[in-house]
Amino acid sequence: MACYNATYVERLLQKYLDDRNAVPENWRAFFDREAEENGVSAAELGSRPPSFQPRSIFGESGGSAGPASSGGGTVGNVKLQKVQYASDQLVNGYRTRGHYNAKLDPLKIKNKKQTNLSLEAFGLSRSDLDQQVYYSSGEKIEQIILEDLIKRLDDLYCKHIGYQFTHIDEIEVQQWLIDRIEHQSHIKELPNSVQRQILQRLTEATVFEEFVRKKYVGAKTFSLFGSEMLIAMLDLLIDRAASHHVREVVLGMPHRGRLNVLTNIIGQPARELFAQFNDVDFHQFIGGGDVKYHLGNSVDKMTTSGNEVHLSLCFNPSHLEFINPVALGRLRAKQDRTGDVQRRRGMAVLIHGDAAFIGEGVVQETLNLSQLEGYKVGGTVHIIVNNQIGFTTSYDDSRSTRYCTDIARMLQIPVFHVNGDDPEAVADVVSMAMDFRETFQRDVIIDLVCYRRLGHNEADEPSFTQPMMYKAIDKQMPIRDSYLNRLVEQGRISSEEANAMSDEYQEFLKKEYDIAQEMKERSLRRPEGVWEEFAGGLEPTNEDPQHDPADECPETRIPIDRSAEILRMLATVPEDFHRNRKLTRIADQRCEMADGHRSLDWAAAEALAFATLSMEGHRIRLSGQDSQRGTFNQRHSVLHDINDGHEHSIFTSLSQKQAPVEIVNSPLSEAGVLGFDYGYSLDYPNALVAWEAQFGDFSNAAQVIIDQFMASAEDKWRRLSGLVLMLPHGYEGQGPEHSSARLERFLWLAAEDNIQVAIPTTPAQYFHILRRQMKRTWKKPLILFTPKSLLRHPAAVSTLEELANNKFERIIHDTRENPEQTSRVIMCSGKVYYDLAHYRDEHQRNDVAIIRVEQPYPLKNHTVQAVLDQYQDGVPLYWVQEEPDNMGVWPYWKLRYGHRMFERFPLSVIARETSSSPATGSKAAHEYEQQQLLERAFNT
Ligand SMILES: Cc1ncc(C[n+]2csc(CCOP(=O)(O)OP(=O)(O)O)c2C)c(N)n1
Ligand SMILES: [Mg+2]
Repeated sequence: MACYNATYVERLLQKYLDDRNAVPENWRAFFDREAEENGVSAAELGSRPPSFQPRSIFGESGGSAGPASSGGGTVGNVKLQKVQYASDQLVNGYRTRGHYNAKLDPLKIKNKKQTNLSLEAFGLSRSDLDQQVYYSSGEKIEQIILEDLIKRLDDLYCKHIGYQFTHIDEIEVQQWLIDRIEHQSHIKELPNSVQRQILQRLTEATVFEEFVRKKYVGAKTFSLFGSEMLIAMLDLLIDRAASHHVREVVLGMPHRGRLNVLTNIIGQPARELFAQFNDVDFHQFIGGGDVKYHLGNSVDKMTTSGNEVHLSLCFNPSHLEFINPVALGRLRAKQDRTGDVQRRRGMAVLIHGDAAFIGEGVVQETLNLSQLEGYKVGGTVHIIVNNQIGFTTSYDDSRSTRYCTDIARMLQIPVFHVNGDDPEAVADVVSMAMDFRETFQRDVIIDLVCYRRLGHNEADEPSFTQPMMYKAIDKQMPIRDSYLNRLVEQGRISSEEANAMSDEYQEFLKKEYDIAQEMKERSLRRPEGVWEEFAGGLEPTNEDPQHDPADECPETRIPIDRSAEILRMLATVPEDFHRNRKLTRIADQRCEMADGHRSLDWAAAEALAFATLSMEGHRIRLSGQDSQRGTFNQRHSVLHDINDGHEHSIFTSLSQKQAPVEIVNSPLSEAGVLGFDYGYSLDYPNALVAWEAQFGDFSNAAQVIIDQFMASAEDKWRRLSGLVLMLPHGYEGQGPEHSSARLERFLWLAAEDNIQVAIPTTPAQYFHILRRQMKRTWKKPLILFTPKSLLRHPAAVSTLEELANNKFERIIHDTRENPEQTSRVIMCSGKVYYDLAHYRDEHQRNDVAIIRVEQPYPLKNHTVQAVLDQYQDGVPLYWVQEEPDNMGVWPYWKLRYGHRMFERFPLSVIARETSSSPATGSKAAHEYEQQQLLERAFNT
């Protein structure tokens, strides 16, 4: 038992005292014996001072050493107890700090600070080495000579694997790991078949890199030279996953080694890659497409276990680490689509660079998703391809931590550091990591310590900045060679066999290369099957000038009695549910809406859109900060029982066949969560997937996801997403940061019908656009500017008739005035409409027309022309907006229409003055500005 640290034993004892049967049998027997030998009852065992002393548990077997503090026992016993105690500390030292001394760096150049695990450090001396001590690892207790124990610990903890796990608080998890490390590792020799498999994969990885480098001199490939073990490792990992009945693996990875992974793991035909190098049919990529080391692909792969696994390597932008949440969202969607509620069928593998993993904040955001009910995927395997450098920067300059993995210690998961030049140590780590994930459904981290043989890219000269490192790298034998030597020495393979392996693969690549030379065009990568299944084909652009899919307006109406019935259902809670009184009032109001005695507000319209879509088979997933209640206290989709706090979703029990409605309170993260939901939307096109910002401003914390994925994924990778972004927007005197969702930014991103930008001004419009998003086959992200004060504005209401008879209108024209007498036409978007309409009523300005642009993009000219048709040529047209004139819709509008619209109307703007910040912080200043705006709009 000796080698457990005192805290651990104390905890076990505590458990034993609470319930004898709660501890493993051998420990139970041990404590029983202790109590008996000390002549105390089991309960008294725990009360002895000062804590659970080593002397009591570490006394000689069968002996009856009394408590050290009471001075009992013989002199010999006391010495033994001391040795035992020290040995216990020593074991603990190895477990907690052994990784400091592990030989992790293949280059052996940087002498990182080591930890003192000498005998003296634990109060031992050489004369103690022949003492027998108790050593306990997990379930097993044994007696062992101290010297042998130290040798064993050295072998386990200080060789080529560094284990970090003592930050994990849960004793069971630690115990599992100790058991696994101290009993199951390094004991078994790898079967020859696995050794050959590793050598085969190392050969392929190496020959591939050499081949590409030779054929495409100077091309940027971000080679894997120095980290070839990644390929062999992924292969082992996928095999292990398959044996755990994983059927779906989603991989996210950066540039480094991607071409190698695509070819040797994903199995993309090498000829396709070579055709990309040849860049034969560049015409189809003018203004579009992406570099080859960003592309993804997917494949069904047969593993050695005989189980088939579907592998998807995600498309990836340059922006390091931002693929992480996207990959997880994709996997989560796949799990949800297949009803994998246990989250065991699918697995995510995220590959990282060492500099990026510790440096980029989105890593932390993603790690924080790992155990959350609304985001978890059953455990992600993280592999850090730790080449000990980031571009030209040494790691001493890129982190304040010892390890690049230290950020991951925020989770209750182990970190395995492994010398990437020892394939068998890597294999050992892979199986342990995979088994850990399978057992605990948590993330796991593998830090593959390796090096980068070439520069950051192939044209880069690394010795400018890392001369010493690169001297060492030049002398380093490639891993394929060193492993081959090892296997030959052990008589596990002959050089001839190994040469044949290499020749065969070389020959294969050569053939592929020759075929690529003949190829007239490279095949356009098709999006994965899911889109064909759900979205009716991939071609997003319009081929037929008569039919513009952007104009497609599907049926979104719901009959009045149906809406009324659903409103009543939404207002009903189970009989035994105790609802907050104020929420009962909201429910009563919904019933009044159903009866036609009250107008429909935003929250009710949204709830109706969600409910009807769900009843029509569309899953709903809305995630965002405080989304269940709603930032503005408007949604109340999940209610909390006032007596016991249990939850009730208002969307349950709508119908037997309804699809799930998940409204998720997200963690306080934008990039991570939006990335996740974007990924989810890719793989669940039949679901309405929405992400909501707390206030629209905060979406810029997720700008990379918006720019690199939402806006451009279709152009770069032909990936389609129907994700909805809900961004509360509007000038209400709440200051610079709670006013603008930066409409202008989205309009600058808009081109080629890539996104939709809409600002509905009525609950009915909101209802129809949400339903339209699901009901048409045209899949584009929808950027929805949502209201704040309009949520309760008495004029911003709708009727059930509007849900039953209307559709979403891109422009709402003015039906009130007489076009002949119109002296000016105002065009506007969003909430300012209500201020303008109110002013017009108040001042009886029937000479002014107000047109609402509800969807600034895409908006075809014929739609705009149609509403302006009725006005006489030359009538002045004003774009009126709350935003400063360098923001909002105006910069886009001006670019599009200049100073005259359709050669008929002079066009100018009425807006706040150009400003570097979106809004004033003074409520009074805001009101003054708003009044000025209105007066200018009406020329008063
Ligand atoms: C968000 C982001 N910032 C900066 C870069 C530019 N950049 C490309 S690779 C690289 C170094 C990455 O180092 P590491 O993560 O260790 O990966 P390695 O290239 O060493 O495999 C940098 C800074 C980037 N691609 N993405
Ligand atoms: Mg690196």
